[in-house]
Amino acid sequence: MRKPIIAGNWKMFKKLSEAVQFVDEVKGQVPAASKVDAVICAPFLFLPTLVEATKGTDLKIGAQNMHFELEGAFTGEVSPSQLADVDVQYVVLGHSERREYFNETDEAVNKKAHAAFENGLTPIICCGETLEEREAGQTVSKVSTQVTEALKGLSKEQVIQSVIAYEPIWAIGTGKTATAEEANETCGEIRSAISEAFGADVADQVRIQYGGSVKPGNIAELLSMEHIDGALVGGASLEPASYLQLLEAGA
Ligand code: G2H
Repeated sequence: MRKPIIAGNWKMFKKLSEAVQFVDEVKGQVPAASKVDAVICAPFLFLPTLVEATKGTDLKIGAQNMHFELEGAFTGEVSPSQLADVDVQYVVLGHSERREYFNETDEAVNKKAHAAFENGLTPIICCGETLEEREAGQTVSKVSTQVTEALKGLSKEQVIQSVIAYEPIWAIGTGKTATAEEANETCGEIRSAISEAFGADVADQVRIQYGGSVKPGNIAELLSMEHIDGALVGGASLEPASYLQLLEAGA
């Protein structure tokens, strides 16, 4: 009942020409949007070109961040209305790399989530615990707080449309994946936190992705779990063949 969503997070990789080559290669082979939502979240600089290159296809384009203000004196930032203006559809919010290196807080993620909906963008809201927090038994409280703070004040309908990405920090780019059971357990806890805050009817419909060293070899098992509805994929989304395999697993 929850359609899988597979999103590539290219982070700060590729040149524009390589990005265009990638989408030209994959766009005709993307499984139907009725089966899986296929997204690529690319650097800002590539977005208008990639949106143009994928028009009329089932490949959708997202940003990896944005400011929450619509405009203003914020040197170096990009606004939600600017993303919407070039027909970007998704935006990743609160990725652990942004939380760690750019001081993105739960409060900022919440403002950005509101701004995303006000501008017709679908937020992919990230959460995840460090290894230290996991070992101290704080995983559930950490991710539940991140998610409920991020969603605070949104309508039920907006929460249903949001995508949550659970990415244990210790599994990001390290080659270490949480086991499917570990990932599913935490995604289930996130669903419970959403249920408590917004109701079971809402929680049942929200899509929760797993992220952290997802690759063609482990995605099927992850997606077979009850609470995992997709994946946010870094490294393995950079090559067309690998990205297409990930989409096929979701379709
Ligand atoms: C986690 C993930 C994508 P990777 O950051 O968001 O990256 O798949 O390379 O671990």
